[in-house]
Amino acid sequence: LTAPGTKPEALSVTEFRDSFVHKFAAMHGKPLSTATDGEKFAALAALLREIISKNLITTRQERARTDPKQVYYLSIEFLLGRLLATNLVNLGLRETCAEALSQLGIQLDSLLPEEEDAGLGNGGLGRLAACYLDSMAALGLAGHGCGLRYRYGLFEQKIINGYQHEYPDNWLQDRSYVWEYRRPDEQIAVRYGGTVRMQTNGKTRFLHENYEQVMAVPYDVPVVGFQNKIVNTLRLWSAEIDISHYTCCRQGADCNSVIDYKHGVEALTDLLYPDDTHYEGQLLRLKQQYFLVSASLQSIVRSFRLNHDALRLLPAKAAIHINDTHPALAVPELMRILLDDCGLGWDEAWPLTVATISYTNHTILPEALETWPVTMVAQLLPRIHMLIQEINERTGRELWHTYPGDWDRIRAMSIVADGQVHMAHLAIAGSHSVNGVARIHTEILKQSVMRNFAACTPDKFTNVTNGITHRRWLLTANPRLAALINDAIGPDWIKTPAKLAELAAAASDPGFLAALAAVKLDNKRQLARYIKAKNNLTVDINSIFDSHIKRMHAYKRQFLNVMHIMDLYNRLRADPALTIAPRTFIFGGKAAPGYYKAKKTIKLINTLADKINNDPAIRDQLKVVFLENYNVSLAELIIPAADVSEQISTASREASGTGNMKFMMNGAVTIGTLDGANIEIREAAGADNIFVFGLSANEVLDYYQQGGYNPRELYTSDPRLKTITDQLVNGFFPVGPEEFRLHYDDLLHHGDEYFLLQDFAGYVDTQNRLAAAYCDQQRWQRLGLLNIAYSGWFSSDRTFAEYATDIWQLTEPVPFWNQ
Ligand code: DL6
Repeated sequence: LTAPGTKPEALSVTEFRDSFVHKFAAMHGKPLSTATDGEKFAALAALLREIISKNLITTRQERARTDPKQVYYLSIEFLLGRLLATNLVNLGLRETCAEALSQLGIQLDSLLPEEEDAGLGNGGLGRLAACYLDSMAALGLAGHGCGLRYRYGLFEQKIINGYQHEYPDNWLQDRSYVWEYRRPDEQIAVRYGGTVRMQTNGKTRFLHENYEQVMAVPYDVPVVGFQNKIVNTLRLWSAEIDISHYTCCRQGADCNSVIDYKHGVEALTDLLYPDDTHYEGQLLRLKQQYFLVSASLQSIVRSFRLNHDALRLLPAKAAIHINDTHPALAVPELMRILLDDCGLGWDEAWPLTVATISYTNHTILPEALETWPVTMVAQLLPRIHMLIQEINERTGRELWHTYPGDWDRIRAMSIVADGQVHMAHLAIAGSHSVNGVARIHTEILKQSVMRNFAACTPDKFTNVTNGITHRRWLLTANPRLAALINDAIGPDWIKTPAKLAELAAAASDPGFLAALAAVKLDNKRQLARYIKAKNNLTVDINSIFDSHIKRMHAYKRQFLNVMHIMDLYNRLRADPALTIAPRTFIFGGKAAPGYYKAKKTIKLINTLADKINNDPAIRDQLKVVFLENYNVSLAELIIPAADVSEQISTASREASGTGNMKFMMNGAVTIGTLDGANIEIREAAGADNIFVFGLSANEVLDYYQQGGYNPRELYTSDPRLKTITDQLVNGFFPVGPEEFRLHYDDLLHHGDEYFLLQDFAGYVDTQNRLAAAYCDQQRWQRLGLLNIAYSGWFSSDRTFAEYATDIWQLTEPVPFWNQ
């Protein structure tokens, strides 16, 4: 799996095998024959690290010589998943490694699960960040991730009696991460609390005093470019104590406060998204955000100043991108560094800050638009608080010039209002570019959530539709399909994913369509084995594998899917002679620990699964599976095996989605609403090749404006809806009438905020059309093929070329995704 023009590592099978044997002996000091898979994995990873290290050093040397503009992608989440397989593919060593190991009687595939998923993320935003790292390295851009090294990932989900239970995700297992390099020599001091004193002898200076200092120690995870010898880094900051606090303790100072300090520091990078339902949790989140931003920016400016004297060159040499608002404190922090540490004046520092920073918004959901209490910011970050107030005042003054007397508008655009700091407003003010992540999302931003800003500075706003790395999601995750594509059109698509379009010519080739079906069936067999092992459930690999995998959220409408399954079940029960295309409904996803309804939806799915899977009258026509602990590795197993991709969010709510692109690239057919990137998927694949239903975004937004609709009318007029809704509380499920009362009430008594009843009929009709299409296997395979063929545009290589040229204005030539 190499492509023309690439430079895979030149290592023969024999060399690889011998190096592995040496490495194993040196690491473990025991015969290979007695090794566990974990020990073999450790040796293999260490061997790859050696190769990667060489490339990392040469990449850095080359960059020091050529001094290209560097991109820094700041994100509170990076959902990396496992790295062994992608590193092998990106080094061009997968086949060599597999063969070398097999000569030693070892299956490469049996070692892959030994690696823990690096689950340093929650969902789409974090996985997107990981895809972008991959593309930046593949395109040869000097681009780095900046994040936090959480000791525990999101959480490990276990399903017990149908309910989600959360356990710590101890991904590091109290060891170090096999891929990382700890770099204590590059640590940075981050300061919290204290007071700010103004000093005015000659020039005004602000002195931060009596602060508490925490050391940010970087751990660099190498990001391997696709067969191009380039290695970028993801820099993850870990909080450590400042040892001088211990000296105080020895000198007889208050040891209890030192112990508190130590615990506080350890907590700082313990957990991703600590529970923010109470004050301490909120404070910890804010502390984390500042930790990420301050450590990253100080380090960026330090390395810039090593090579450049003139600060005015900063925007020409560094692009700092903030992934949603979690790193929005980058704006005042860069100002602090430029003013206080570098001695610039405000009028010099502000244009440099704006020209350096850019911002991506990932959601319009009001609850996700971050704000922080001003008092909290002032107490924790006194200097940053002063700078935010100053930015607020200056931007307010400018707005006053543009809109004299229009107080309502100016107030709505304030960074500080009602005792809160509005992070999106801060991010917009301090960035030269603001983008949404799919065309419709950007339009909604411009027309509603951010309309005042878009009217004021229209040129700042732009769209960059998300993408996914085809190297992980096709080449690595679905090697059988990748090999089939290579046979059909050659390997050029690996470097140039737009060339997948050449596959469309095979749409009328029955031989190729049969081969495609065989690949899918193999992948389904593999997933079926997993389901059997995990859930002790046998599923029919000839049934439609219908997958709904994503975070559990009301707007993503897993509940609508459940309602369709209940309706199918009711139909089958009502008519024993009815035969349908057999289906296996596969769900996976985590609910935020404090999100009661989402957790209840998990229970609902599992209760429905128990009922259906144990009902002999259904004659194996339906199966429902909830796979616990959904993560990147599980997605890599499910997506290649899926026939149907459920993308059924309430229109206007899903900013883009990226799972939709992964399914498309693996030949699953989408059933979805016209939301997020589904719209662009339909354009790319062709309207006949996806199944669309439901209200449009404008219709939904109009309803919201009017204060909603009356779901009761539908409940009474459509008997299917009445039956299903009543079944939630009438004993149909053997769990008592209160278990799903919230779902019932939300539909009937709380206005059905996500329009499930409204979209139900269209969804069921469309599911029926889809099932009919599946029964014509030639037609179905053609649909799958055309989806694969037109998925190249959704490669994150295309996305990144857009960021590189339109937003970061990189002057180095960026290879275009479709050249
Ligand atoms: O842009 C990546 C991803 C989108 O594909 C999803 O549609 C969107 O829901 C997700 N947004 C978030 C928001 N988190 N916060 N804040 O994860 O971003």
